[in-house]
Amino acid sequence: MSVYTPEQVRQWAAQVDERGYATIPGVLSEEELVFLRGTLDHVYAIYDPEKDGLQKVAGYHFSANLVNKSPFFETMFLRNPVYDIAKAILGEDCILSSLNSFEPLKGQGNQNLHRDGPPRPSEGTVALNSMWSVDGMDRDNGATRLIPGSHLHADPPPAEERGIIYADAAPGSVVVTNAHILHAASANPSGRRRRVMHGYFTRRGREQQTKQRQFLSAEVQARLSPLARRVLAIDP
Ligand SMILES: O=C(O)CCC(=O)C(=O)O
Repeated sequence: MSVYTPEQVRQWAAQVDERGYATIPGVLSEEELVFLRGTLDHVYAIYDPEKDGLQKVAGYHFSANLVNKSPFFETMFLRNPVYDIAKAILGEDCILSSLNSFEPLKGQGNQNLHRDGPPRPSEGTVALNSMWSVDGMDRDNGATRLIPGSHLHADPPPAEERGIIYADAAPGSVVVTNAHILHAASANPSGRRRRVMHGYFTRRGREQQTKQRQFLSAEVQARLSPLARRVLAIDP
């Protein structure tokens, strides 16, 4: 696994603040990617919206509530430099709102440009997304597209998409986005696999997309580390 310096964390956090996204290479190892490919396919197959809290969307493989699905996910969201960047922008006591996985299927998956939540309020960025690339993503298999800098204004999505970039992400890399940026999943024309995990962080005190205290089993909650409990806001 790669080692990152505080200066790199500072630079990536500045990119997320200024242009709205940063791409971090080498966060997941080859061995972990092999594990994740098998695990996510299993997780997609057994997904239960009643137990896991969110409805499935047509055109995608999907799972919410990943922290409940394998011990690997109980620590993944604490991995640096992703968690360090979240703390730098959202505060030392930031929390994980949700950990989901999402894959556009062949010829499907195009979303409209949107923000994850409202435009950025005057208090500054209140949420970040981190997209953990398992297979690699590019324009040909439905990479996330986004408009750099659009987290700095509150304009609605343009009727004609202009100024778009596609977030190319090699397997094992993580794209951290400012959640107020205009972005969307794109159609997957090739059908090449595009499994991504979304670790969504927010400021403490804001509502979680997955209320971890409600959706994590008693068994999982009992073995979480004190840090994981804090970041998952398990204790009142
Ligand atoms: O996976 C992606 O490319 C982005 C997904 C997204 O923006 C969403 O589901 O709201």
